[in-house]
Amino acid sequence: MVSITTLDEFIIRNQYEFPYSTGELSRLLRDIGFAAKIVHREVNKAGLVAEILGKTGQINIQGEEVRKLDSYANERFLTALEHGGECAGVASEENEDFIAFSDENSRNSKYVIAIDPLDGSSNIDVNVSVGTIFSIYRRTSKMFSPCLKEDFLQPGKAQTAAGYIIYGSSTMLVYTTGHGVNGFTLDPSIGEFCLSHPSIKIPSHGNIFSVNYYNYSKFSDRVKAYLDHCRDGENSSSLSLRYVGSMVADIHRNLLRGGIFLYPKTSDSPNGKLRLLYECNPMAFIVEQAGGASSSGTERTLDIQPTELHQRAPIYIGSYNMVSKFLNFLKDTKEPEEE
Ligand code: AHM
Ligand code: MG
Repeated sequence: MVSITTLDEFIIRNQYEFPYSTGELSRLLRDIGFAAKIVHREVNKAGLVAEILGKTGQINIQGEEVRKLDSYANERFLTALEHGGECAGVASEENEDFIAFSDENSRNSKYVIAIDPLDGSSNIDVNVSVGTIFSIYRRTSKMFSPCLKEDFLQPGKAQTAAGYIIYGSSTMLVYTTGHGVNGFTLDPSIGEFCLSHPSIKIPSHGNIFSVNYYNYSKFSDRVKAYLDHCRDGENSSSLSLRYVGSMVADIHRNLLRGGIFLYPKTSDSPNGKLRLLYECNPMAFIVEQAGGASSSGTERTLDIQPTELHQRAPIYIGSYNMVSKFLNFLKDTKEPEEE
């Protein structure tokens, strides 16, 4: 009989990675896995149950229309994290301010979470993959009291753990605690995430570049030069453009196959679109742990000191050699990237 390792078993077995572990992080990861199964259930019946498709009519802090499933996923994760009592608070893409949980267990927790509960949700109504992205930090404020904003405003290199769930042709949870990256596929027949992709390594070079080409005219000359090189330069015939428009799906594919994902600044969005705390940083931690690289074009993503919860940052992330080549393009062309 084939032996199966479930997410819960794996987490417990690897608790030794943390010498003074109290099991709190393990339980927190299990709470996230539990909420992910509930969101998976709803995402999977989105085509059948008309009331869960479409928009709520509200606009979130990002100025974007909130979809019903955005709101549902946000509630599910917040509820699971609050009831689990293993984290002191959450900063979510869907909430203007962070939420400090008030019950005693939560206040006593040493962790806080930044989360995008349903990333790429504009794709949901047309049955395209979406995801959840999360980042876990040790709080810097003192325990036994409500967490503070400063707990969330730590550079990505301070992350304790990060992960994503992709609701795709199958549902997968991929995470790192700083000791490599492991992927688990949900087996719906037993309701468990099972280890399917141990020790994921991103190929150092791939043949995929992922960018919203529609924005080309708004990119800096240096980014345009790189994209022109991808399209017409030496070896361009071996490259393919693949862009889903769901960051989780685009990065998951590139993580397994090799490639680079770019979301540059544009003339009308000087910091790009993607959010540092709950999109760029967790993905950068995972990709670096898999052997890849991530940069804002001027510094390593994980070194950026955040100043706001919903701060945006340009991101160039993926296979190590492809990101290095891109960064060389930024250096080599004449016009400075930061002007
Ligand atoms: P969201 O968090 O509102 O869903 O937006 C984030 C998404 C990412 O998943 C994706 O990479 C990007 O937006 C796509 O943006 P664009 O449509 O500008 O290419
Ligand atoms: Mg998002």
